[in-house]
Amino acid sequence: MTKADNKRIGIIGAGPSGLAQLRAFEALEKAGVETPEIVCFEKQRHWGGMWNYTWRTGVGKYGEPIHGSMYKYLWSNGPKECLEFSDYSFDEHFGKPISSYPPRPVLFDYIQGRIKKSNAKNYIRFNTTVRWVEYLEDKNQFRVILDDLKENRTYEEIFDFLVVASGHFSTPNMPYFKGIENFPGAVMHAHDFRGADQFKGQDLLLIGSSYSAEDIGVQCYKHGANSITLSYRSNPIGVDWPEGIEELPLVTHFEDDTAFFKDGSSKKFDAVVMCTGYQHKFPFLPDQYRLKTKNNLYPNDIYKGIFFNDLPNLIYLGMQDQYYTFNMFDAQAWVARDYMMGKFELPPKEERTKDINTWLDKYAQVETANQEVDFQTDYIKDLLTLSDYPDFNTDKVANMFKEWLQDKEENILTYRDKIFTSVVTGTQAAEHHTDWMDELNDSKERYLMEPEEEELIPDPL
Ligand code: FAD
Ligand code: NA7
Repeated sequence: MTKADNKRIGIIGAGPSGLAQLRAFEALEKAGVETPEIVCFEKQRHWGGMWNYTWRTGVGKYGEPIHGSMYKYLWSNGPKECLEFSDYSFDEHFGKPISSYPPRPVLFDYIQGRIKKSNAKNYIRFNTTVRWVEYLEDKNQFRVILDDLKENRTYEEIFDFLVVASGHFSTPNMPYFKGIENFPGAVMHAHDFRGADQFKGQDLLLIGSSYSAEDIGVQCYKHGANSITLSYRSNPIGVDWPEGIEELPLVTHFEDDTAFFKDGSSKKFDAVVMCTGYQHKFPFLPDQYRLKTKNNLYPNDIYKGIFFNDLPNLIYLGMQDQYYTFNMFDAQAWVARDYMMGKFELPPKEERTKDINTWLDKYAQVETANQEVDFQTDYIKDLLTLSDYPDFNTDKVANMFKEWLQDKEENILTYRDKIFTSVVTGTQAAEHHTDWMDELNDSKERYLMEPEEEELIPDPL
């Protein structure tokens, strides 16, 4: 396929997944291959998706639902060595070893570093929301309705392939608990949490027992909340919590500021944060083309975790629950690129369905977190056989994930002080100049200071 074929590719979202797609095409261009016309639509004014922090909640400047769920003082919740781009190392970006668990601004900087070296910006239309998509069956094309938010103008464009890279940690899953309507304090979803400051000295209830509950709980503990109570539906996180954090079974109901729990206990709270996960939501897609799934490691209906089985020119990136993140989006984007370039054809639908079912059967056998890591590692290995994305040692990465799980279990407050070795460069991470529990400042400037500059570092206390 060449530009002369007039093929057009539309990408929805300029987060890590959408940027991975742009980078994949750029790698071809650099190798002298002619690529199709690409337009990436991003409803925010800047790239980076979740990593582009916003103080806003609710709706944005132009009345669009706020995408961002990230918050202040967020530090990587897994080792950076497990997400490193295999074509752009941390060494290349920072020019020196850094620690294994950098804060959000540092990872954002890393994501931007790779993309700034390209001409990707030319392909992105910022402040543009994809409002609706129609599949034109007779032409095998997509009609995409767009809103230019700044100009308040609606227009349409036609594409041959459509890449959905709109993320799935943005639309809250917000359950109801009897009596919560009379709770006098703040009630919010993790999506609207913007940092621990407002909860200093408070007794905080977090409902949920996954990443958000764990991370927001530990952050609020670190930044001075009086007490943290985590309430689980299925399983507790189950680590050895420090005094001040406890886990209780699910809330049954509220009476004013008191929550009652399944084990018969009750407690007064100042605020409630629902850490109850997110919905895969594609309001711009017609019913039959929407990916309908819970947050899991192998959503149904997408072949190789990418191609919508009923309409493979509709491509989804990053829709899985995530141990692997940036490198998984890359591996997917490279495969998607080669399909769009006509480098390979997909097998017939029956074979694709069989392949999906084989993965689903395998996933049904998975019981432990370590097995989840192995499952996603096998998925990545499969992807890596399908394109020329630079290979990386997935077995070593899997081992790092398992160590990380173990470290968290051993001490949820200190696991971020551990260091790992890059599978891309072989570089061992540096120790951060300050223990994570004592580090209240997450700025890039402070993070990148050398230990000997310690006296220049403002005392966080
Ligand atoms: P997103 O980053 O969500 O980007 C999607 C983009 O699509 C956004 O820019 C959005 O504005 C745009 N978009 C959506 N709809 C439209 C539309 N209709 N029109 C135009 N544009 C649209 N991962 C890690 O590796 N480490 C971590 O420590 C980590 N912490 C996390 C903490 C939180 C609170 C959350 C929510 C996620 C965290 N993640 C973490 C996972 C994170 O989601 C991924 O790292 C990554 O951001 C996913 O990239 P994405 O491009 O698929 O989606
Ligand atoms: P997850 O990982 O999807 O977890 C959602 C959690 O919410 C999980 O513990 C669920 O419990 C719980 N949940 C969902 N519905 C309810 C109801 N109705 N009542 C009680 N508890 C409920 O989402 P997270 O926000 O933690 O993490 C998402 C990403 O953000 C992640 O990738 C991180 O990197 C950051 P269950 O176990 O299903 O019973």
